[in-house]
Amino acid sequence: MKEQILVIVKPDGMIKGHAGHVLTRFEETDLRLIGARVVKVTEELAQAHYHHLCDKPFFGELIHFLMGDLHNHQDLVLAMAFTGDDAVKKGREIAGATNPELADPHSIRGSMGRVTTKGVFENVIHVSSDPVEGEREIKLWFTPEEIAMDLFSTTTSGHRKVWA
Ligand code: DAT
Ligand code: MG
Repeated sequence: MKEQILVIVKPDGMIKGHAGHVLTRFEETDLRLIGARVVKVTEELAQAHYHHLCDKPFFGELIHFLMGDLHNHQDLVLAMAFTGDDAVKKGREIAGATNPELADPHSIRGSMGRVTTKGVFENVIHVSSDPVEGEREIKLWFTPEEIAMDLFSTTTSGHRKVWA
């Protein structure tokens, strides 16, 4: 079953120069890259992305982290959309467990992530947790024109294509 996922190289991954390695790891699976952009993360975008965690005690730190506030204001991240069979399972295997200290040492999070003394999981990448989230997140981070295939239905607003 073809699925779509959003992958983000987070500020810790960007500042340490891991974007190329992350892309290589995903290219080595049979997932197809269908969109990529460097995005400046605003507070609104970070909060919308992680809206399901807004009640968690670490939510504030998580938003600051995604905005680059913990990494010399590195607020540019690399957002990528991939499609392919079992994309969620494959992508989350490459990523490793959420807590980098518990992640497989060969995974991206296990080999490159860390937990700060404040308890922030600097886990290098985001990967969508399921196909429904994959669709929601791709629509949040990309416009229809930025995705190189017809994935989800669209409509027009003025002269622009928007997600339906
Ligand atoms: P994942 O990113 O593996 O899908 P998630 O969606 O549950 O995990 O959480 C989103 C991010 O929030 C995660 O990448 C790091 C942070 N996070 C999750 N649980 C945490 C915890 N117990 N302490 C600190 N940060 C946490
Ligand atoms: Mg998640």
